[in-house]
Amino acid sequence: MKSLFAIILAAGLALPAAAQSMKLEPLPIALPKPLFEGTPALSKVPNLEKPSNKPRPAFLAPAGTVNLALRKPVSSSDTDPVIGSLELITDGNKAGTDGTFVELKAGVQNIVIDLESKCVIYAIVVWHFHKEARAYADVVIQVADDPDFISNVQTVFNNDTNNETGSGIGKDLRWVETNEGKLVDARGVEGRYVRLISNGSDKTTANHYVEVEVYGKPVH
Ligand SMILES: [Ca+2]
Ligand SMILES: [Ca+2]
Repeated sequence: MKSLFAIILAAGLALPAAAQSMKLEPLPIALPKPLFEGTPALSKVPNLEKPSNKPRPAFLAPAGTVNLALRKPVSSSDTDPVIGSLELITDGNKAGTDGTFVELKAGVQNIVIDLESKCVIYAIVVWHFHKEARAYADVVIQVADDPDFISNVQTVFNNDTNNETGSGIGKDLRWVETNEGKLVDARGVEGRYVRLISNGSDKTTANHYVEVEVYGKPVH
Protein backbone atom coordinates (compact mmCIF):
# COMPACT_ATOMS: atom_id res chain seq x y z
CA MET A 1 0.00 0.00 0.00
CA LYS A 2 1.25 3.50 -0.86
CA SER A 3 2.15 5.55 2.18
CA LEU A 4 0.20 8.74 2.76
CA PHE A 5 3.46 10.62 2.30
CA ALA A 6 3.95 9.13 -1.17
CA ILE A 7 0.42 10.13 -2.17
CA ILE A 8 0.90 13.69 -0.94
CA LEU A 9 4.28 13.89 -2.67
CA ALA A 10 2.80 12.68 -5.97
CA ALA A 11 -0.05 15.17 -5.68
CA GLY A 12 2.38 17.94 -4.78
CA LEU A 13 4.51 17.28 -7.84
CA ALA A 14 1.49 17.13 -10.14
CA LEU A 15 -0.03 20.38 -8.93
CA PRO A 16 2.19 23.05 -10.56
CA ALA A 17 1.54 21.79 -14.14
CA ALA A 18 -2.20 21.48 -13.53
CA ALA A 19 -2.36 24.89 -11.88
CA GLN A 20 -0.45 26.42 -14.81
CA SER A 21 -2.87 25.07 -17.42
CA MET A 22 -5.84 26.42 -15.46
CA LYS A 23 -4.40 29.91 -15.06
CA LEU A 24 -7.04 32.44 -16.11
CA GLU A 25 -6.37 35.77 -17.80
CA PRO A 26 -8.68 38.54 -19.08
CA LEU A 27 -9.37 38.33 -22.83
CA PRO A 28 -7.47 41.13 -24.62
CA ILE A 29 -10.47 42.47 -26.57
CA ALA A 30 -9.56 45.71 -28.37
CA LEU A 31 -12.57 48.00 -28.76
CA PRO A 32 -13.15 50.36 -31.69
CA LYS A 33 -14.04 54.03 -31.08
CA PRO A 34 -17.69 54.63 -30.17
CA LEU A 35 -19.61 56.07 -33.15
CA PHE A 36 -22.46 57.54 -31.08
CA GLU A 37 -22.87 59.01 -27.60
CA GLY A 38 -24.81 57.27 -24.87
CA THR A 39 -27.24 54.40 -25.33
CA PRO A 40 -30.68 55.48 -26.54
CA ALA A 41 -33.55 53.30 -25.34
CA LEU A 42 -35.09 51.15 -28.06
CA SER A 43 -38.62 51.26 -26.70
CA LYS A 44 -40.22 49.07 -29.36
CA VAL A 45 -37.82 46.13 -29.09
CA PRO A 46 -39.23 43.24 -27.04
CA ASN A 47 -37.07 40.95 -24.91
CA LEU A 48 -34.26 43.53 -24.77
CA GLU A 49 -31.35 43.39 -22.31
CA LYS A 50 -31.17 46.56 -20.22
CA PRO A 51 -28.29 48.62 -21.69
CA SER A 52 -25.40 49.13 -19.27
CA ASN A 53 -23.66 52.47 -18.81
CA LYS A 54 -20.55 50.75 -17.43
CA PRO A 55 -17.76 49.06 -19.39
CA ARG A 56 -18.14 45.30 -19.79
CA PRO A 57 -16.34 43.41 -17.01
CA ALA A 58 -13.19 41.52 -18.05
CA PHE A 59 -13.88 37.98 -19.29
CA LEU A 60 -11.46 35.41 -17.88
CA ALA A 61 -10.24 32.52 -20.04
CA PRO A 62 -7.33 30.08 -19.77
CA ALA A 63 -3.90 31.61 -20.45
CA GLY A 64 -2.92 31.40 -24.12
CA THR A 65 -6.46 31.96 -25.45
CA VAL A 66 -6.41 33.90 -28.75
CA ASN A 67 -8.82 35.14 -31.42
CA LEU A 68 -8.97 32.05 -33.63
CA ALA A 69 -11.23 33.72 -36.21
CA LEU A 70 -8.73 36.35 -37.36
CA ARG A 71 -8.34 36.13 -41.18
CA LYS A 72 -10.15 32.77 -41.27
CA PRO A 73 -12.48 32.02 -44.24
CA VAL A 74 -16.13 33.05 -43.99
CA SER A 75 -19.05 31.68 -46.05
CA SER A 76 -22.68 32.84 -45.98
CA SER A 77 -26.24 32.07 -47.02
CA ASP A 78 -25.88 35.32 -49.00
CA THR A 79 -23.02 34.57 -51.40
CA ASP A 80 -23.16 37.99 -53.06
CA PRO A 81 -23.46 40.66 -50.34
CA VAL A 82 -25.17 43.95 -51.17
CA ILE A 83 -22.46 46.03 -49.49
CA GLY A 84 -18.91 44.98 -48.62
CA SER A 85 -17.51 41.46 -48.61
CA LEU A 86 -17.45 38.47 -46.25
CA GLU A 87 -13.69 38.92 -45.65
CA LEU A 88 -14.51 42.06 -43.62
CA ILE A 89 -15.97 39.83 -40.87
CA THR A 90 -12.58 38.43 -39.85
CA ASP A 91 -10.15 41.13 -41.05
CA GLY A 92 -9.53 42.56 -37.56
CA ASN A 93 -11.04 45.97 -38.40
CA LYS A 94 -13.94 46.82 -36.05
CA ALA A 95 -14.24 50.54 -36.86
CA GLY A 96 -17.88 50.18 -37.98
CA THR A 97 -17.66 53.12 -40.38
CA ASP A 98 -18.67 52.95 -44.07
CA GLY A 99 -16.50 50.45 -45.89
CA THR A 100 -15.86 48.31 -42.80
CA PHE A 101 -19.08 46.27 -42.66
CA VAL A 102 -20.80 43.74 -44.87
CA GLU A 103 -24.53 43.94 -45.57
CA LEU A 104 -26.37 40.66 -46.20
CA LYS A 105 -29.81 40.51 -47.74
CA ALA A 106 -33.07 40.65 -45.79
CA GLY A 107 -34.59 37.92 -43.66
CA VAL A 108 -32.93 34.98 -41.93
CA GLN A 109 -29.28 34.85 -43.08
CA ASN A 110 -26.19 33.17 -41.70
CA ILE A 111 -22.43 33.34 -41.84
CA VAL A 112 -20.07 30.44 -41.11
CA ILE A 113 -16.47 30.89 -39.96
CA ASP A 114 -14.09 27.98 -40.57
CA LEU A 115 -11.49 27.84 -37.79
CA GLU A 116 -9.63 25.28 -39.96
CA SER A 117 -9.15 22.83 -37.08
CA LYS A 118 -11.06 21.59 -34.04
CA CYS A 119 -10.85 24.17 -31.26
CA VAL A 120 -12.04 24.70 -27.71
CA ILE A 121 -14.01 27.94 -27.59
CA TYR A 122 -14.42 30.13 -24.51
CA ALA A 123 -16.06 33.26 -25.91
CA ILE A 124 -17.48 34.68 -29.13
CA VAL A 125 -17.70 38.45 -29.64
CA VAL A 126 -19.84 39.90 -32.41
CA TRP A 127 -20.10 43.46 -33.75
CA HIS A 128 -23.06 43.53 -36.14
CA PHE A 129 -23.23 47.30 -36.73
CA HIS A 130 -22.42 50.07 -34.29
CA LYS A 131 -22.92 53.35 -36.20
CA GLU A 132 -26.24 53.73 -34.39
CA ALA A 133 -28.12 52.02 -31.57
CA ARG A 134 -30.02 49.06 -32.96
CA ALA A 135 -30.94 45.54 -31.94
CA TYR A 136 -30.75 42.57 -34.30
CA ALA A 137 -33.40 39.86 -34.19
CA ASP A 138 -33.28 36.07 -33.98
CA VAL A 139 -29.56 35.89 -33.27
CA VAL A 140 -28.40 32.27 -32.99
CA ILE A 141 -24.75 31.29 -32.50
CA GLN A 142 -23.70 27.66 -32.91
CA VAL A 143 -20.53 25.56 -33.08
CA ALA A 144 -20.22 22.29 -35.02
CA ASP A 145 -17.72 19.81 -36.46
CA ASP A 146 -18.91 20.21 -40.09
CA PRO A 147 -19.81 23.20 -42.30
CA ASP A 148 -23.40 21.98 -42.81
CA PHE A 149 -24.05 21.91 -39.05
CA ILE A 150 -25.11 18.29 -38.83
CA SER A 151 -22.42 16.85 -36.55
CA ASN A 152 -21.91 17.87 -32.90
CA VAL A 153 -24.03 21.04 -33.14
CA GLN A 154 -23.89 23.11 -29.98
CA THR A 155 -25.93 26.27 -29.52
CA VAL A 156 -24.19 28.86 -27.34
CA PHE A 157 -26.66 31.73 -27.89
CA ASN A 158 -30.25 31.96 -29.14
CA ASN A 159 -32.66 34.89 -28.79
CA ASP A 160 -35.18 33.63 -31.35
CA THR A 161 -38.24 33.25 -29.12
CA ASN A 162 -40.51 31.75 -31.81
CA ASN A 163 -38.18 29.50 -33.83
CA GLU A 164 -38.18 31.64 -36.99
CA THR A 165 -34.65 30.41 -37.73
CA GLY A 166 -35.52 26.73 -37.26
CA SER A 167 -32.90 26.44 -34.51
CA GLY A 168 -35.37 25.89 -31.69
CA ILE A 169 -36.72 28.39 -29.17
CA GLY A 170 -34.12 30.62 -27.54
CA LYS A 171 -34.35 32.39 -24.20
CA ASP A 172 -31.42 34.80 -24.54
CA LEU A 173 -32.08 38.53 -24.73
CA ARG A 174 -31.68 40.97 -27.61
CA TRP A 175 -29.16 43.76 -27.02
CA VAL A 176 -28.35 47.28 -28.18
CA GLU A 177 -25.31 47.27 -30.49
CA THR A 178 -22.41 49.45 -29.34
CA ASN A 179 -18.66 49.62 -29.97
CA GLU A 180 -18.23 46.97 -27.23
CA GLY A 181 -19.84 44.30 -29.37
CA LYS A 182 -21.67 41.42 -27.71
CA LEU A 183 -19.66 38.84 -25.78
CA VAL A 184 -21.18 35.37 -25.58
CA ASP A 185 -19.80 32.85 -23.09
CA ALA A 186 -19.15 29.69 -25.14
CA ARG A 187 -18.36 27.64 -22.01
CA GLY A 188 -15.49 25.67 -23.58
CA VAL A 189 -17.45 23.91 -26.34
CA GLU A 190 -15.38 22.20 -29.03
CA GLY A 191 -15.79 22.40 -32.80
CA ARG A 192 -14.31 23.69 -36.05
CA TYR A 193 -17.14 25.79 -37.52
CA VAL A 194 -18.94 28.76 -35.94
CA ARG A 195 -22.29 29.84 -37.39
CA LEU A 196 -24.07 33.13 -36.65
CA ILE A 197 -27.68 33.62 -37.73
CA SER A 198 -29.71 36.85 -37.68
CA ASN A 199 -32.99 38.13 -39.08
CA GLY A 200 -32.60 41.87 -39.57
CA SER A 201 -32.83 44.50 -36.84
CA ASP A 202 -35.34 47.00 -35.49
CA LYS A 203 -33.96 49.48 -38.07
CA THR A 204 -33.77 47.39 -41.26
CA THR A 205 -34.61 43.92 -42.56
CA ALA A 206 -31.01 43.52 -43.81
CA ASN A 207 -28.22 41.87 -41.80
CA HIS A 208 -24.79 43.30 -41.04
CA TYR A 209 -21.40 42.30 -39.65
CA VAL A 210 -18.42 44.46 -38.77
CA GLU A 211 -16.38 41.71 -37.07
CA VAL A 212 -16.66 38.39 -35.25
CA GLU A 213 -14.00 37.17 -32.85
CA VAL A 214 -13.81 33.59 -31.58
CA TYR A 215 -11.62 33.21 -28.50
CA GLY A 216 -10.19 29.78 -27.79
CA LYS A 217 -7.36 27.36 -28.50
CA PRO A 218 -6.80 24.58 -31.05
CA VAL A 219 -7.46 21.09 -29.63
CA HIS A 220 -4.30 19.03 -29.86
CA1 LIG B 1 -13.98 43.73 -39.81
CA1 LIG C 1 -38.07 35.32 -33.81
